[in-house]
Amino acid sequence: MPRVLTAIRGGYDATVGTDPSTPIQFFTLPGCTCPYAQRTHIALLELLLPFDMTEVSGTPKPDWYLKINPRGKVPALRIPTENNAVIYESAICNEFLCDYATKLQKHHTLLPPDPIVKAKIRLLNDHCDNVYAKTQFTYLMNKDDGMDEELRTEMENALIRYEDALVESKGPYLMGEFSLADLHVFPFIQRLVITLKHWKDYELPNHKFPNLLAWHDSCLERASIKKSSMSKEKMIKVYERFVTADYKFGGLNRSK
Ligand SMILES: N[C@@H](CCC(=O)N[C@@H](CS)C(=O)NCC(=O)O)C(=O)O
Repeated sequence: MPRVLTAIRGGYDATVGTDPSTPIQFFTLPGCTCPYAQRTHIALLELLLPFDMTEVSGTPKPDWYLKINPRGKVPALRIPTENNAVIYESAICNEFLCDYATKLQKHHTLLPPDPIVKAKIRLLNDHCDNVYAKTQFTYLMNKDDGMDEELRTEMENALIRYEDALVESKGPYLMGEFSLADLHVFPFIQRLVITLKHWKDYELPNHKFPNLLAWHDSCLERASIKKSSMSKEKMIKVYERFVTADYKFGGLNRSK
């Protein structure tokens, strides 16, 4: 069980914990609210790497945290056994963790060595960040009922990529075995299922997405997903604030 070092506003002094035996330090938002940090949380748990979790709060982020991630975002990692190297951006953190686990001779399937499989994972992850996620938040935040159908269709068109990948892999996961492709997109699909049901009374249609729905259920069974997830009630509470305020989600919501 990782220790949560602090949830206090302002966090702790980032110069502590330089002992080389200190576990990996994982910086996240309080309460498992960030989908990007959730990706890295899942990767740490799947790879069975010992880590401590530091919850960073406040906007803008405190100075000690900006020394760790100058972009002021979570997730970030600090690796005491590697001269306190600091890594940020979820996709880069997760690839690093896979390489680090391999270096420690831990067997894992998150990033298989085959170059084609690796490229396929990276393409799916690029699709999530540059195509799909925006469509979901734009639909969720849309207040013009006349636009809902068009925005929903745009989102479903983006999701077909995952349905097709699951047909190709024959499941249960996007590459067959659970990989970086699954943990990259899962936090967003989890938010889709809960928030769109709540605010738009929308459910992924089974006739279009049978494999994606089965995949979602398989993911929910994993211990790493359970440990890194907010409850449905908490997610609705967190998003209530954003939906009401028409928050931009770091550019993810393109609603006018
Ligand atoms: N591209 C980044 C996005 C990370 C991100 O946007 N994290 C949000 C929380 S969900 C954040 O830290 N926002 C803090 C802020 O903008 O002040 C990644 O993949 O790690």
